[in-house]
Amino acid sequence: MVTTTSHDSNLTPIEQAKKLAAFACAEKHVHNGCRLGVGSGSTVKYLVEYLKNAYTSGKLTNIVCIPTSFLTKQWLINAGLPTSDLDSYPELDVCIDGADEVDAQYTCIKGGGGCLAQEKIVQNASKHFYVIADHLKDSQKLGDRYNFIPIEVLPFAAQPLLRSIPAKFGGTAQLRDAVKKCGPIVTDNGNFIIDWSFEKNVENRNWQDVQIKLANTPGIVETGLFIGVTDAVFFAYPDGSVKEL
Ligand code: ABF
Repeated sequence: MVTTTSHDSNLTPIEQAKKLAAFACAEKHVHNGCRLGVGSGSTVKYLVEYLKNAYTSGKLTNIVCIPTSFLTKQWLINAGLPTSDLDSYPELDVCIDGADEVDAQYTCIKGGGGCLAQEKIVQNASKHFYVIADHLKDSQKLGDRYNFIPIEVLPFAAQPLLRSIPAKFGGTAQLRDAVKKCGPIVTDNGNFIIDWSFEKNVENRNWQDVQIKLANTPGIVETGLFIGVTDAVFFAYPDGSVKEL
């Protein structure tokens, strides 16, 4: 399905594309009474804008939003949207989130923003999961456009994992530093992020097999690999078109 909506001239082409993807997805999949998981990242910021407009205008009623990060929670509260948590709403109808890269099988790399563990938990609690992204995330194969897979790890295990992940899976691994180089970033859960730069030219790599082995590795909390869970992807382009896959 391709939709085109009016151009938002005060946005860059990429921001326009992110907004288009978010609006197209929400228009189609967020309805009255929806228990909605809300992802993290700059594309999701436009989802919050859509929800705010629809909720304050009365077009959307009786919804509740479950954030996937502290930052998203603030966005939702500042937008005046009904916000809660998985303790109160352990089963959700829809989760909408961004991604860093999506391949032809809808396998996603997520976690560029460091919220991958909460994102996967909220996705897993939802009946349906939709990804919203600009066209730069649209790849045939993981690694075509994105360089690494974020892995959330317990701080206690970080140094051994920095060695064992490349040794076992190839590539290189590095601890994600805080912007001001004041040490590693700490996630909302108090953990570290290891960015695993995987080897690109591995023929027929079985990502499900990689995911299982990583998940079974002591000290690894969660990976940014989302495999077999995406119901549809909304890619938007600077020309104003949106492709739903
Ligand atoms: C979150 O936002 C992360 O899982 C993903 O890495 C990131 C995408 O950010 P953006 O929408 O800003 O490109 O969904």
